[in-house]
Amino acid sequence: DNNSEIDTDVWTLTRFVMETGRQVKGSTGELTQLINSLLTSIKAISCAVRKAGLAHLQGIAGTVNTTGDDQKKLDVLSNDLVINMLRSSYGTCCMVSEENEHAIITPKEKRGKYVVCFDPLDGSSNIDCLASIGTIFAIYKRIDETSTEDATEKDALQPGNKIVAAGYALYGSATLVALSTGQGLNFFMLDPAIGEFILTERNVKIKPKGKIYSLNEGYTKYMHPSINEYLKHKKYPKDGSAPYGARYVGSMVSDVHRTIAYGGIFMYPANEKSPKGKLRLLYECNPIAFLIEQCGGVATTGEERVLDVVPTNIHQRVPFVVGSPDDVNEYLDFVKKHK
Ligand code: AMP
Ligand code: P6P
Repeated sequence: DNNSEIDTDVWTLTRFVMETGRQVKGSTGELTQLINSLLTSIKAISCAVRKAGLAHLQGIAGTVNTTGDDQKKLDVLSNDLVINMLRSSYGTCCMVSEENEHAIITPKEKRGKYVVCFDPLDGSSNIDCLASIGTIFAIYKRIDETSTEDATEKDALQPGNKIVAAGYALYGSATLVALSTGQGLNFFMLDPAIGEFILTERNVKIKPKGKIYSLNEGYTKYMHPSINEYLKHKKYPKDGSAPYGARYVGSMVSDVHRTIAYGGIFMYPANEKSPKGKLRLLYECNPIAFLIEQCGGVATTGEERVLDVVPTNIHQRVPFVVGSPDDVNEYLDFVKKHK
């Protein structure tokens, strides 16, 4: 079977991307270079994240880094890494980052045809307690590929159904990259010894139904009745089935990766305090929704498919419910009951 084939010939992510690129007639290698440049920033972020704890310790010891300036905040450092590696790939025309209020327009001499929306370090509020954090990205073609002008913010306001490639890095007990270029979802693990991501799971598929629900239950007082009724059904099932388990890290990449790996449902619904929820459409919800669909899952705002939402603002939020199809559809049944 093809698994044994892969075992005899270990694939790095760099090689995998070159291989898949070569299979597309007429591709110039621009997307391949862009993805591989992005990977360099992810390796550097992984190294910085793992050193951060030590830097923290060094902080206690009163030492600062060689240049004497304050240790750069990890999320600023991550943002600078992603922007610089993407820009120097000559593959971007415009970038949207969680850290930047406005779209970053690539100067003419470095311009390529891709738009990249990313959260350089999602969940960074968790770094001080050493919880897992991640990097999330989505890649689109600019709207008018033939344009010789600067891109504009409008090039980033495309629905997620236009995504060409998307992925996340999870800086957990190991560093993993989940990547899809539209032909299925693949997992790669970083081998720090050689600084390469190695293909560990090809064409990942999520379970049709899981046994775990994941949301911040601290806000249920402010959530729609459909959520509370759904949760009640998970905790006190009337059909004699076993109640679900609860898991919530509070770092989306971690919660989403567990949902893909074990099955189940992850929710960040709207609530009275945040009427559109908290998660951002362009660089949190769309990339994750794309990956969830690539592995056979469902990703909804509760009203519509996440990937069909037409953005109007680069930092807009949407309610977000993703996971195993049977679980998300069961939740949608509760939404319909309350229509
Ligand atoms: P490019 O000429 O590199 O910009 O690629 C043109 C198109 O071919 C991209 O927009 C993708 O749809 C596809 N493609 C290129 N490289 C890859 C790759 N490494 N993996 C999957 N699809 C690719
Ligand atoms: P809450 C992290 O700050 C983040 O943006 C996501 O990674 C995570 O899912 C969410 O916020 C957690 O938010 O309101 O539950 O603390």
